[in-house]
Amino acid sequence: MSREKVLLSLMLMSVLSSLTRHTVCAEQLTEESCTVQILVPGLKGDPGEKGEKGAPGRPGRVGPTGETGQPGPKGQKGIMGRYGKVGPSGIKGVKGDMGDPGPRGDPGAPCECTPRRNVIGEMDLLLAHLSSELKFIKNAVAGIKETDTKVYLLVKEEKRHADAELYCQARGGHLAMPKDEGANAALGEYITTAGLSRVYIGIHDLNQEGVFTYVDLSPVTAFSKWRNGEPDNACDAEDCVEMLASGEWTDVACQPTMYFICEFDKDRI
Ligand SMILES: [Ca+2]
Ligand SMILES: [Ca+2]
Repeated sequence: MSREKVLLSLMLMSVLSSLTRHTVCAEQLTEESCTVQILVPGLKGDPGEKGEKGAPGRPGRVGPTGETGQPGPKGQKGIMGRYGKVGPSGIKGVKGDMGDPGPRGDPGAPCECTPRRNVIGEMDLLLAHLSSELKFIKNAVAGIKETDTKVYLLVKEEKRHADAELYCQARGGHLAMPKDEGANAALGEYITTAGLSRVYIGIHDLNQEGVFTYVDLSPVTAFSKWRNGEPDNACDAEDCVEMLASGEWTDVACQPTMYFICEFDKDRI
């Protein structure tokens, strides 16, 4: 029972007690003139219905600090932090001991010396050949004589007239064919400079006695440089022509061998 209900019950009992005493007083006064009615408390009523749940109370006071708990399990390792600054250089350390020698390496590829030796050998042979050729040229050719249109080579190899012409043809030329005074003078100087007295030149009368032509078969008509008394076809056996150091011509036999001069056109070289 709530406190309000208790107070209400006490007040009701007080009122009833007062009424009882008044009634007694009135009974005593009136005696038989009025009916006496005695009031007594009724039976206890049935308990009321359960009230609705009240509003939540105010928060209580803060309790005392509890005891320190046990340490928890160790956490996982964190990520790596940033690199720190480079520290100062340390003191130079002591030189270490010499290490053991490493294992022996694999054998290398076979030397390709044999082909190279062959090449070197061939080069040596070529060089020897060139040296021989150079010596030959020095001996065989007394320098070069040239004009505006021709190049002359005095060949110091003794050959018959026909062989000399073949020699010159093999090199793209002919025996020298002086067709004017300038060319003839150049050849004469060439012979003189070489210290020679006579050489074969490219003139003959092999095709018709007494009718001289150049080896290219062009006629000797516009220019000639015969020595006095030449050509005389001595012994009826002179069909080839030589040039003297003076530049003069004489008819001579074709079979004797002597030096000769080749000529080459400059525009064909
Ligand atoms: Ca003749
Ligand atoms: Ca003669």
